[in-house]
Amino acid sequence: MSTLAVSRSAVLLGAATGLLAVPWIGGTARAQAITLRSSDVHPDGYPTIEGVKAMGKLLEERTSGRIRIQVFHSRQLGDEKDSLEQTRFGVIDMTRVNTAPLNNLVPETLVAGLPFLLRDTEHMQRVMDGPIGDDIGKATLPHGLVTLCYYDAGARSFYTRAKPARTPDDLRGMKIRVQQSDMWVAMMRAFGANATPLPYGEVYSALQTGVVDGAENNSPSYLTARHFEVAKHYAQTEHSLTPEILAMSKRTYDRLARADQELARQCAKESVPVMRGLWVKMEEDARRQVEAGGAQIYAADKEAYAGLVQPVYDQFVKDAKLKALVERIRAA
Ligand code: GTR
Repeated sequence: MSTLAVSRSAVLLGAATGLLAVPWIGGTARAQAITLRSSDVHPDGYPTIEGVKAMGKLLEERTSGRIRIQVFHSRQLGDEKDSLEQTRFGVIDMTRVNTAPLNNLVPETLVAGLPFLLRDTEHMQRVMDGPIGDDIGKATLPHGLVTLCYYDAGARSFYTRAKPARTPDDLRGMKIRVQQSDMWVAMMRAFGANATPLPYGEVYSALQTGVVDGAENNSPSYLTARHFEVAKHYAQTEHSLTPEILAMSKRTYDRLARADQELARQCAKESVPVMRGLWVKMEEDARRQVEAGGAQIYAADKEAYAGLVQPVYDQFVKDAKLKALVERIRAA
């Protein structure tokens, strides 16, 4: 239970017993002291974790310690789909996830992951930091999630056990782990592969035991989840630049004072450049480290992959709302 929830029950208890209207924390009365619990699948030190910590530091400074964030890393609060559910229902206050596990619930989020739509990091940042990102973010609200900001996740590429997936011909028929999103399943089908949706925490052993032939991710995840140990061929297909999203439970958000809501948004926004600075460095380091660990990095035929993706757009970008978003992204 979050401290916010504890505080609330103290208030409710106080109201019920008529004894006390201010929560007692650590023996002293501190009105509305709040610790927000935030979830992440990555290990401590990963740029997304440090981003949320930076947000917490700013919040703490600007509220003289009244609002803090406690980041639970390494899936301590569950894999992304679970933590999203718990955040929607206010059991967890915040979660940092990829946009992919939101796709089935909030279709607007899938446009951010569409293959070869976001062209490069600069384009991705322009799109997600501006009105398009705002509109995608607003779409999470009816589902109990307040989108605070987006973080970088680089480009995702295929890594495989037996041989590199430099071309769609190499990839054909392989079983590839994807995130739990129907759009991602369709993307693999379009590339000629068979998708196996799995939570992040299960990918290492699926690769190790041969349940899947490969997976796809950015190089920092390839390194920190140690997937490079069990799937050594990394082909730079860069088929999607699907970004990360930091969301707060609407239930938590609604309990914050108006000024605190604004402050939380502002501090999240200011954490983005911190995260991005760390990300750039980590991408460089990751490449070196996986190669030192025995993985091989290959160039890939991106054009051949890009030529296969139309069925994904046909299936998922049907309604006018999503079509408009895709057009705006193309034009950005
Ligand atoms: C990482 C991303 C995680 C998660 C993971 C995955 O790049 O940061 O949020 O989406 O990929 O593939 O499950």
